[in-house]
Parts: sequence; C-alpha cells; structure tokens
Amino acid sequence: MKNINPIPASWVTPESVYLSRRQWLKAMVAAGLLSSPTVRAAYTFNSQPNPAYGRGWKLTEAKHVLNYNNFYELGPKKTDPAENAHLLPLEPWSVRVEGECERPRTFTMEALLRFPIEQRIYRFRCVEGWSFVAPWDGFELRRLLQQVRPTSRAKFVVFESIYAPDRLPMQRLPLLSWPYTEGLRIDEAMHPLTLLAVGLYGRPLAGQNGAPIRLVVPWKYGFKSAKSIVRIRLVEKMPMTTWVKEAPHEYGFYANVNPDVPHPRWSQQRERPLGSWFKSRKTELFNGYGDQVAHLYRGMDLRKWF
Ligand SMILES: Nc1nc2c(c(=O)[nH]1)N[C@H]1C(S)=C(S)[C@@H](COP(=O)(O)O)O[C@H]1N2
Ligand SMILES: [Mo]
Repeated sequence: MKNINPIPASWVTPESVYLSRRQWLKAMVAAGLLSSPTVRAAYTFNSQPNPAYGRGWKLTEAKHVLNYNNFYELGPKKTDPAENAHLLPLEPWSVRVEGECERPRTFTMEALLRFPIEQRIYRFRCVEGWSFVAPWDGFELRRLLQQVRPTSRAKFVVFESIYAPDRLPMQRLPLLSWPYTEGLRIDEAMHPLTLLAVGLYGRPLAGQNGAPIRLVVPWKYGFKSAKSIVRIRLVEKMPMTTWVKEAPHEYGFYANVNPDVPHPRWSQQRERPLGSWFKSRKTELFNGYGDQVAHLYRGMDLRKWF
C-alpha cells in the first residue's frame, strides 16, 4: 500500500520490537504452544461504554468472533483470516477521504483515534447465515464525513479496502475484483448507528476483523462492513461494489437484513449464532434495528432494492 504520511511516532511499535515479538510468536506456534497468534494493530484508544446499545444482550465469546471470519484478502476459508492476519501491512496507516467534498483530507491513524470513540454492543449478521453479538470500539462515521464537508452532489459514499498484492497473495488471484469496494447511500453513512471501528472487545482490532479501521453497519448483511479501509470517496452515482459485481442477482447494493427476501440459494429466515451448532435464532428485519433505520427506506420496495 502506498502511504504518503510520515509515521506517527506515538502509535507505531518500533519495527525491531514488532519483529522480535512476531518471531517469538512464530516460534511459539511452531512449538505447538499457541494455536495461532492474534496479530493486532499497535495503537491504544480511550473508549467510553455507551449503554444505549445492546443492553442486556448476551455477548458471543470472543474466540468465535476472532476465528470465524470472512476476509478474502487473507484467504477464502473461515479460518484463513486469523492464520494470515500477519500479512496485513498495518503500519503506517492512513485513510484518504476525497471526492464530492470541500475539504478532502488524509487522516493518519493518529488523527482517526482522536474522534470520540465509544464502545457499543451490536448484532452482526453475515449473508451466509451466521451471526454474533460483540462490543465494538469506534466512532460515528458521520463525525469524519462532517469534517470534510460533503457537497450537495455527494449522494453515496464508497469504501475501499487495502490493496497490496505484493503483501497479500490472494490479491494476485482473480478471487474477487480488488480492492474490495463497498458503498452506502449518504443518509445511511450519516446515520448514527454507522461506525468506523478501531477495536473489538475493548482491544485494538485483530487483523482478521479488519485492522486497523473498518466499517460496521449493523442493520445490513456483513459484507457491507468493509475491512482495513484506506480510502473513502463521496460520489454522485450509486457505485459498483464488489459483491454486486460478483453476483448481481445474489447480492444487492442495499443488503439490508431481511428474513422475507431469501438469497437465491438459501432462506434468510434463521441464523446461527456463532458458538451454536444450529440456526437457533430467527432473523429480524433490519437485524432488529428497524426502529432506528426503517424510515430510511420508506416507500421503497425492499424486494426490488434487496
Ligand atoms: N475488505 C474486506 N472486507 C470485508 C470482507 C472481505 O472479504 N474483505 N468480508 C465481508 C463479509 S462477507 C463479512 S460477513 C464481514 C465479516 O466480518 P468479521 O470477520 O469481523 O466477522 O466482513 C466483511 N468485510
Ligand atoms: Mo458475509
């Protein structure tokens, strides 16, 4: 990945320390003393729990959320991302925000960590049928967008994940069209539920969960929540996105969780909470966030705009 920012000294782990820690972990893994190391981005943050989200919900055990992932840049199997997380070049990191806005800007990780970070418990539902409940540490995407001042032509927001084929072998294969690209309508992006997450279970994001910064949009299927974001673009037209390009009759741009619109190859009525063997939970419209987001789709046919 090309990065035009100087390394912010305050959050970067000196390479020597990082390498020796990595080498130590590798030795531990080789010796069979650890199953797989959790590679985390090396920053710290202050996060205030926000009790308004997920009060009383039972959390999914962290080990499931950390070891059952979709992150095609790190491999196609659910266990690949945790195993290959060390391939992500995490330092230095920055996010370029540009397009239809008055103040395009590159945010260093240090600058991103100055947004008001809070911890929120959200439900998360993958289009493939699994789900979990976990505490994310992050800030509202709208705070960042407000800083760049979107113009009146900004109707959609595009999120681009890391593109580093030299580091990520999967990006040398036509597995998906790289970089992984997702998008939201501007009102969805400005919705207070939409987070840019930098942590999970109170710790910096692990590589497999999209370190160092990823989107979390809890009322939509998981694929909308792009990981390891390097670029955010404000645009006028609905963008082409990775999964829509891949299989347009299977995945729509909106991808709102909806038990009444089956995927062409399976029902979406039920879900399997990670840690359970069965589809023991009924899936809710908008993943249970209808009170907060249904108004965004008033008058839209959700079967057509799936
Ligand atoms: N860059 C990128 N982001 C991605 C993906 C991916 O393959 N690449 N997979 C998506 C899918 S399909 C899901 S379900 C979620 C999974 O997030 P998690 O592994 O943290 O649970 O990440 C989403 N974000
Ligand atoms: Mo997914």
